[in-house]
Amino acid sequence: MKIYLATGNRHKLDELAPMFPGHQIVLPADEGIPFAFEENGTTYFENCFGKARTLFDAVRAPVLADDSGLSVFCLGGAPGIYSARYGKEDGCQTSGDQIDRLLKAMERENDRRAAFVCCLTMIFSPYRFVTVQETAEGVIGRTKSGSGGFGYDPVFYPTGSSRSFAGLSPAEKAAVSHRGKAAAALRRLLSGML
Ligand code: ITT
Repeated sequence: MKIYLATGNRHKLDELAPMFPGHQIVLPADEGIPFAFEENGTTYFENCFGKARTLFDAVRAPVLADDSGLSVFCLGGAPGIYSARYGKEDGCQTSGDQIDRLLKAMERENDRRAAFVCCLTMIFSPYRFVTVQETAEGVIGRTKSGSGGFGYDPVFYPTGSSRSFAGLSPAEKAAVSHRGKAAAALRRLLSGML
């Protein structure tokens, strides 16, 4: 099945495409389809559903959306749904800048617990959709390590691992990540629906 992925973030395509073998996942941008959604929701689900619905209305074909982020316990769940925008008002331009800002904000904190969250919504037709949301628990390290992945991966150490998400291979990350777990749940639902 051809599935349009409601995102402008190519890293999400790189991670999600192998998680749905047998399906063709495409970015609207790669087919010249304009897609933009202003994330004004207060939850992962609201933003995820908004992205999916907006693209579905444009393509009228199966659509998948991913809204995700990193929630840090000692920061009251921040940056959370604002992970992509974290620190932009203070001049952070790259994910490296955002990580530096996060490490600074947590400088004196010993409670380093955090969770990545991933909401996935798939819309099949105007009145048929499914949503799942999953987490990956871990801690925020004090320095960056690893060169894989994207975003906050270099400072996120999944529970029990001495390697950060950025130090894992794509398959290793997929096996334990918020996105990998959400995709597995969605695959189980799809197998009973398609
Ligand atoms: P779209 O809205 O276009 O999908 P986005 O990157 O803005 O792209 P989100 O609003 O869902 O997407 O924000 C997700 C942010 O959370 C992402 O930009 C990263 O900073 C962070 N994030 C999510 N999943 C991650 C992962 O697996 N590894 C590292 N950082 C991740």
